[in-house]
Amino acid sequence: MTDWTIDRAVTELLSREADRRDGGRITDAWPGLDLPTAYQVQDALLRRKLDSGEQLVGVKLGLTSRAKQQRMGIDSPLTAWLTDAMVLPEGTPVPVGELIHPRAEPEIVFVMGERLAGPGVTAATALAAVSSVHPGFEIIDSRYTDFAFTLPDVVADNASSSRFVVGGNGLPAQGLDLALEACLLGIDGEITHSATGAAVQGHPAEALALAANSLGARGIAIEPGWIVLTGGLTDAVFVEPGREISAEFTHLGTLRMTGA
Ligand code: OOG
Ligand code: MG
Repeated sequence: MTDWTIDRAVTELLSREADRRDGGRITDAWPGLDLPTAYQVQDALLRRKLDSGEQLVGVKLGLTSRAKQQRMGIDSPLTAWLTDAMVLPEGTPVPVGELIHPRAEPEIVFVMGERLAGPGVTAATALAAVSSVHPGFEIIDSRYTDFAFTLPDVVADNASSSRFVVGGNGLPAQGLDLALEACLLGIDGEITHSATGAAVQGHPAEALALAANSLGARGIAIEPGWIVLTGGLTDAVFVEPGREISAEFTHLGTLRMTGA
């Protein structure tokens, strides 16, 4: 028996976010929290955000690269929701004081041109539905102490989502080899991490297909205009006041972001 419910978990996670505090894993208190229930928590958390006036703008993948899986100790990819309140316009400082312990990770971002509904979506069909490809940063800010969580914990916490930047004007997917698109991550001008798009499931379009198929299994489609973050290419780095983090991509361009 447990006195934990989906609603209680949502309230706990949202109050940690509002109060800028981390805390213990939900699964410590609610060991019965399995993956399907964790996605129900995630969906209920989204509904609360929408009820308070936020708009759904897309979906993110998490734990799609080995670098991220190894760091977090979880080897299965997941999806989570993006709302307009998470959008950080390019060039805007990261409001570190409004966050708990933000980390930044470089990502390849798709803006969708066509609807994509699994099952049966392949990387080729997925890529054909993309309207533009952008360089991006995700700022993750787990509501768990030290980013320590199990898969159901992190799914319930909307995959640590906090803010994201979608850079540039975007390029058409056709003509880009996204498996070979390289990214150099720098801190205060020094390169600390590097990867190519192949780090993400072999190709970012494979990650997009994975999102379409796993959402499809829950009866949800990826809609035209949605933003899709395909997952951190490298490990994430802490954002600190005054620290400049850069992501230099081969063709997508360079993004810079500073902690405020
Ligand atoms: C979970 C979110 C993972 C990614 O891109 O892999 C993620 C976390 O690392 O806290 O956003
Ligand atoms: Mg991410």
